Amino acid sequence: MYENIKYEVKEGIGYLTINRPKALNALNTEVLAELQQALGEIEADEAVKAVIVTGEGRSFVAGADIAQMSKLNAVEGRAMMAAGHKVMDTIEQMPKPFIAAVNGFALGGGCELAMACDIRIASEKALFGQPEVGLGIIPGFDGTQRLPRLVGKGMAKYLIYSAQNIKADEALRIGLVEKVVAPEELMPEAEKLAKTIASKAPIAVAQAKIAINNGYDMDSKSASQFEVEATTVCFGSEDQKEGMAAFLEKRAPEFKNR
Ligand code: CO8
Repeated sequence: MYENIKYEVKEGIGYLTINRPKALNALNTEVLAELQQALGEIEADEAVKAVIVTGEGRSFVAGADIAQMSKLNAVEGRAMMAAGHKVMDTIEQMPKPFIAAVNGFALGGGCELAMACDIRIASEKALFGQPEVGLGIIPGFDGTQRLPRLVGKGMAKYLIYSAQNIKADEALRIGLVEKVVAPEELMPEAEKLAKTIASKAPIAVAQAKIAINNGYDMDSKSASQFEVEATTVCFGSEDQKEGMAAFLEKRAPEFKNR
């Protein structure tokens, strides 16, 4: 069904793999369209409790497709950017957790894709960077916005202005990734985390994502109020009754996403 990505669901976990290894999984308009379609599937499928995003072969995503971009005029460039923004925003706004399992190059649009996910786990072999200014553009899939929010303005400027790539350990040090593991541990580690999250109350996880992502850019008073409303949604769920009853009855909870 898909030509440039792979999407499968196993035991409540969605596996979204960029599958264009000959071009190191570079994002062209076809890949972006397929990603958007798969995200629609994920959103509509209640069985999917968490999603792992990764790349086939030795790269996560080596950026937007330079061969394709080289031919674009301003109008076409804007359209491709809109498609990229839509993918990244859909991931960020969907009330399901996304884990980037960064197996190799996460450059340009690849770093931006990883940043749109909720949590990043990197292989020791991963390489991060925003090389755009070396190509005559700037990060155009929201890297100028998400990178400073993750690592601070100064470090974001250091990386974006210099177009310097950094290894996984440095990405960990600056807060661009949450964990670094040996290459063979990457998928098991991402799966372990996805399954842990999937075992929790889905409405609570969703409300946590909504509260963090929306509250982050609000003034603190509005953000606090937003948290109250999001928690109130949880109190209205069956899963809140189940979670607390299970604790009091000293048994494992059975969440129903209701
Ligand atoms: N786009 C298109 N093709 C690519 C890309 C890419 N981003 N990256 C690698 N490839 C292709 C290569 O052209 C090569 O193809 P071929 O075999 O046909 O020659 C194949 O993948 C393998 O690559 P290399 O031979 O270069 O492999 P190396 O191991 O020697 O090097 C690197 C790997 C270091 C990752 C190198 O390929 C590289 O530097 N790639 C480009 C990285 C980059 O600059 N990425 C940022 C792109 S800009 C961007 O992402 C902007 C996003 C937002 C703006 C959107 C506006 C519309």
